[in-house]
Amino acid sequence: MTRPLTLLESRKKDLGLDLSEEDLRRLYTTMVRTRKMDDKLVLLQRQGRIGFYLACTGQEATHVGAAFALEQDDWVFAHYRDQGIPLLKGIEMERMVHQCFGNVRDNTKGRQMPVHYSFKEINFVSISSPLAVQIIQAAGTAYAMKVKGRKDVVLTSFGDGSSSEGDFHSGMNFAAVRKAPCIFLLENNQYAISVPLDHQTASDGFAVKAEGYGMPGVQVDGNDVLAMYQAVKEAVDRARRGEGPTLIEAVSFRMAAHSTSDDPSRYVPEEEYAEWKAKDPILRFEKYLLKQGVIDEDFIQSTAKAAEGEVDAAVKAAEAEQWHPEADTLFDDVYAELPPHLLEQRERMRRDVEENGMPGGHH
Ligand SMILES: Cc1ncc(C[n+]2csc(CCOP(=O)(O)OP(=O)(O)O)c2C)c(N)n1
Repeated sequence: MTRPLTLLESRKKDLGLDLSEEDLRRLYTTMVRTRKMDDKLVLLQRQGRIGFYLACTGQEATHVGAAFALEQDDWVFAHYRDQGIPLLKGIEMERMVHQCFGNVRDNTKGRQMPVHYSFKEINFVSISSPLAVQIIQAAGTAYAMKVKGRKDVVLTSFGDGSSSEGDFHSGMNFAAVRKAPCIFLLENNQYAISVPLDHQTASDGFAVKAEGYGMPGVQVDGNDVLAMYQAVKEAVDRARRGEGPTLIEAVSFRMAAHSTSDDPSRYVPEEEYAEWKAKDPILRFEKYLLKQGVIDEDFIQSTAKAAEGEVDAAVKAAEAEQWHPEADTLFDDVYAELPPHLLEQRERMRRDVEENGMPGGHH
């Protein structure tokens, strides 16, 4: 296997990237905010304050670096392990926490699982629970952008396990044939729940699969935020020039459990975890920025403190809200005018709520 693209420990002082010092600090800060939010929400789940959570710990550089290469209007069809993308694109953390609580201020009205965000204003399309369906949605949207003559590109991300789904083949093939402006970001975090890579694919990594579809495939150090930015920026520029899709394989590691319903100590060897912990993407970038004089110890401390304060305030705001959206909201958002059978069901539900305190008949 060729070595994945890495920049952070390169000896070159000037990496030739079009990023200002402010950009570099923003990348760092977003990664720290993402980590702090994850840590807190896992704890909340353990305390029974939210029902479920999926942390992206260890993979912050992969998606934050990738998203930084996008314009604000570009489309994102993300994996469920990409919390840093909405944060980077300016979504308030508080809104993400409301979603995890499924409270009245959750913009998905408690209808989605926690972490399955959806933010229309940044073209961040709802995360799906069935694996890989975002890949075909993204390929179709990218083709639509091309047909409409728009300059927007589409980024879709998914795990190594998701590449075993038929939708991976359909989406990659369709986008390549139609030269759709789509960036396929495969987040290789070594495991699909407990299934390791050698049970997932017999090929030498995932980037090589691009060749069979007729698109470039690049393998990148997913724990190197600058390498991620550079690789995705090249793919975005290529897509915007009308030259079609690219597959980017980010090599990283899931430092968290798969979800709060999982115990990775049962299948991840301790040495493997330790090896990757030493390559923690936030610490690596921090070291680089310190060396470059872009940040100092004070900045590191104040960033951590501010992120913790932001998470605490968001949780406090979420817990102060009424927990469940009103039952009536079940009937919103599909029809402009409710058809008769739904009007009847709503009446019946209202009666149930009045008589029994909850919808769903007689308990
Ligand atoms: C079609 C489908 N099959 C199975 C599942 C159950 N499932 C949820 S997550 C997961 C593992 C996914 O692994 P990967 O794509 O590598 O992403 P990761 O969780 O490692 O980020 C599985 C099998 C599902 N959600 N959808």
